Amino acid sequence: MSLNAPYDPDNIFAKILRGEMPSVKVWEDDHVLAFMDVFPQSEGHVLVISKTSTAQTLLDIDAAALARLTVAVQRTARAVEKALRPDGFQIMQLNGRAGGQTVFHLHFHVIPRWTNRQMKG
Ligand code: DGP
Repeated sequence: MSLNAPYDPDNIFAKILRGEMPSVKVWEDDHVLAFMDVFPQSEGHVLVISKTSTAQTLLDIDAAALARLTVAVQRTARAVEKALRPDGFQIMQLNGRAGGQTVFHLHFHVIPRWTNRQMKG
């Protein structure tokens, strides 16, 4: 998928947002959904997506929606930190197939990490 390809409304996260695919929701509001990654790189790996923006990548989203999304990423990281007490965490965000992106609805990964646990990702 090139960076400039049109948004595919049948991508998996769009289906999750429409309720056509199940997901384990962490929290949501009118603009943002946080849910568990089905292929977690560590315990507590959460994905955060916009409900209102159909941006595929970081290049496509408008500033207001990006601001809401990044605030939600911080909120999710705080919740993960409180619940699981990791030693650190990673925020990952991939763009385009060549950038490692596999689901073409913009998303941020929140991945807790522990000093003495093997890294999966
Ligand atoms: P990325 O490589 O950045 O596009 O990450 C996509 C992530 O989405 C990857 O970590 C696996 C996750 N994923 C793929 N399909 C599903 C699904 O059906 N449900 C959930 N919850 N996560 C999914």
